[in-house]
Amino acid sequence: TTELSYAERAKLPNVHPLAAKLLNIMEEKSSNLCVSLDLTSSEELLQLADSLGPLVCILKTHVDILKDYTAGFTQKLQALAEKHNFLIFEDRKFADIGNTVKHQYDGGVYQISSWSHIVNAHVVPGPGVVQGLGAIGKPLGRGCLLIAQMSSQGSLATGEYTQAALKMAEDHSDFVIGFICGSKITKRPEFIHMTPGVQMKAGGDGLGQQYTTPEEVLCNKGSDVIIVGRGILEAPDRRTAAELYRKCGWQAYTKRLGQSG
Ligand code: UP6
Repeated sequence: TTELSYAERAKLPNVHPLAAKLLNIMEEKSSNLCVSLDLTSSEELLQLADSLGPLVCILKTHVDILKDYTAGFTQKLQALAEKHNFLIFEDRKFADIGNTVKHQYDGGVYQISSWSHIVNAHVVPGPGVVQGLGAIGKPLGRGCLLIAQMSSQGSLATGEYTQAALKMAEDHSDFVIGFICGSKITKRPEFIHMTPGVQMKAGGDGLGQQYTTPEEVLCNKGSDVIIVGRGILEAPDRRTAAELYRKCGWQAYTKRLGQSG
């Protein structure tokens, strides 16, 4: 079977509009790189977003680790997302009953739904978590990723749990656009697979994180997007490192397409 390109998948009749937008960005920018800017200074994050913006399809945040968050930060980040044509993904990992996650998504200090195109959720609460988030996110055209697997050592998100995440996604495909996972979990091409725990060298961080290479993730495991944090943040030149991940990621993807033909 011939595998569909990102651009072809964007045109599928049942693809979520936000997934289509992402797939088109990936094709246009030749990038399947999501950079994870796990920084504690807003200014540093914004400067790096401006510098790496042209190289990435998604910029992932953990807004609650910023020591100096203001509403102005998210306004500036949105402007940079427009300028460089990337999506914002707040890695909030919602994991509560529907009514609570609704408030956590929409309200509080961060008002995540107002600025983040993509959020994610654990499936441990059952479908209510997706329904609660969807009540806020669907009218805004937002999308959600379900955490089907985790990169950390000893993760309990395996086997039947992963299959349950897939089922939940299929049941809520008007809001769920894909998965956080280590490898492709469904052949349905409208879902996007995103994989964290990526560095140029396999290994770990001493706190349970486990790393796989871009080539392995995209070519052999069949995922669509690599999520890279410290592989870029701890490099001597962050822009050069990001460009290397972009290039490696794109080469691995084109190799996979070639193999499928
Ligand atoms: N992340 C993982 N593994 C998961 C889910 N999410 O590492 O299963 C997130 C982390 C971090 C990023 O919260 O923001 O992806 C990985 O960062 P790193 O590349 O610096 O390890």
